[in-house]
Amino acid sequence: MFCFQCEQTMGGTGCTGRAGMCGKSAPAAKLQDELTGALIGLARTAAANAPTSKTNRIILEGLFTTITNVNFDVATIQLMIDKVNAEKDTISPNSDVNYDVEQIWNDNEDVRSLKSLILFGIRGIAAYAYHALMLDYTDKEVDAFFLKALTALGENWGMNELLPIVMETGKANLACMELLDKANTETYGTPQPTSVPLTIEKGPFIVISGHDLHDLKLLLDQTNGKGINIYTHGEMLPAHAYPLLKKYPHLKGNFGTAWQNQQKEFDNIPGPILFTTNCLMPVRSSYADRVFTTEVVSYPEIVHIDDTKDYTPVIEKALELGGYAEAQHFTGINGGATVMTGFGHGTVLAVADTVVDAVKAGAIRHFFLVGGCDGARPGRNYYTDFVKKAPADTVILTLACGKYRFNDLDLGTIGGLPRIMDMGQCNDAYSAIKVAIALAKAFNCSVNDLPLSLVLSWYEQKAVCILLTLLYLGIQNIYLGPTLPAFVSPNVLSYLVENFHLTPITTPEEDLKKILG
Ligand code: FS2
Ligand code: SF4
Repeated sequence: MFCFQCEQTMGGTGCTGRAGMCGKSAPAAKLQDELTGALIGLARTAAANAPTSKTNRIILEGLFTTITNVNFDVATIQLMIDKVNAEKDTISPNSDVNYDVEQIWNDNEDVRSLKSLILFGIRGIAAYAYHALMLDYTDKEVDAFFLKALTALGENWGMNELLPIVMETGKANLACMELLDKANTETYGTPQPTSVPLTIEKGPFIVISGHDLHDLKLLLDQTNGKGINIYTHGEMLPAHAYPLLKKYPHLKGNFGTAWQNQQKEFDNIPGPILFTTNCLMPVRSSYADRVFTTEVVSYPEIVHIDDTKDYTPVIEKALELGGYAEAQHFTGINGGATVMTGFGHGTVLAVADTVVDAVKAGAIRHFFLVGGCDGARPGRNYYTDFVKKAPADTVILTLACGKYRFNDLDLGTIGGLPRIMDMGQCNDAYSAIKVAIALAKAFNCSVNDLPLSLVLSWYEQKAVCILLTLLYLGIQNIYLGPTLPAFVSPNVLSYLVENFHLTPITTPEEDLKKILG
């Protein structure tokens, strides 16, 4: 096998051998490559015809399936390949246009690097487009871009042809995050600042993980009045802030911290866990009987909830396990009993005048966006230390699952606003972008001239498409860690450093000094 799409890749170069660091087996990795080759074939076929909504959905599912920590199951990956090939045959029978993805892995390192940025980027976008689709929101331009990008991956192109498509990947993701923001807020309302308990009350409960709010809504409806409490996990935490979700009294709080701690946190948990998306880790026997998957998430021998969305098996498991006998007062990593979320663009821009005044009066010296994925590498303490060491006249905006390292800290307030503001899931990077653009307008300067620095952590492919969006917007001086992607070749890296001043993180002290002068 060969796979180097995520931050924990073996030796910082690529997973090979019998399984990847994430637990994905060599046969699963090989089938994911075959699936990608089939998707290129489908895109080539569909581009020449008018693609239908069915074709578009299959492309989203296929790409989403290959994201890190989503699908570990050869049987369901094979079914996905069959689905892609069947769709291609319906459009154009007997067309032999599938592509061998190994050609990309074996290409010269710069072409491989650019094609990886495109491929991993569209995998991330596909996840966001999929969540929007679940709420019946689609975007023709985004759908068209998947075909364009997949087709480009199969072309014998060089740097000059591929580089513009890399930037276009960032543009397509911006449109897609905007679409998902619209889908989420029009369906569930504008997120409001909300304090979320980390205590698990006594009695039956279900933990729901991943990014899909639609699944949460359906689960809340199906458990209504059944004496079962619902707790979010990981990237589902920001759901508490949406008015139409928070109105359910049995949506009680949040269980656990970021994804990489799940094997420890789920050990013997007396309730089931439903995974709607990544990040699923190899399931340990102490809780394997209580893990459920849905959508494109799949793991061998784990019960899957299909598109009928009948959660009865999860509900029955919750009642059978019965929950804790007494309330469990869990805390965050730093000992906090609650965490805050809900500072999306709607909330922050509503107090834009206060923010602008605080900057003008010198009460706020600088904004940091400390956001992105979490992961298991030791170097990720950087982000906790960075937040702890940021001076008291600075504000920390955050998003995605990396925030669990510091979101239970009480860092006080500035001008009535908490110093740490959680903007939401990784896709809510859209909120951060909207706020940055609005502040730039208020100060009559460019985003790069704002007292704002982006200190980002990456792990999987959604972080790749978000980074490409920031580059597409011309945002400079991004600090990126904990390590740089293995798929960025030295030439591509120098291009990014020269044109965007992309900077690898060093130490919190040094980077803070550099930023604040
Ligand atoms: Fe964290 Fe994992 Fe959101 Fe990523 S829960 S690293 O999926 O996409 O962020
Ligand atoms: Fe390795 Fe990451 Fe690929 Fe898993 S997703 S096989 S850890 S590079």
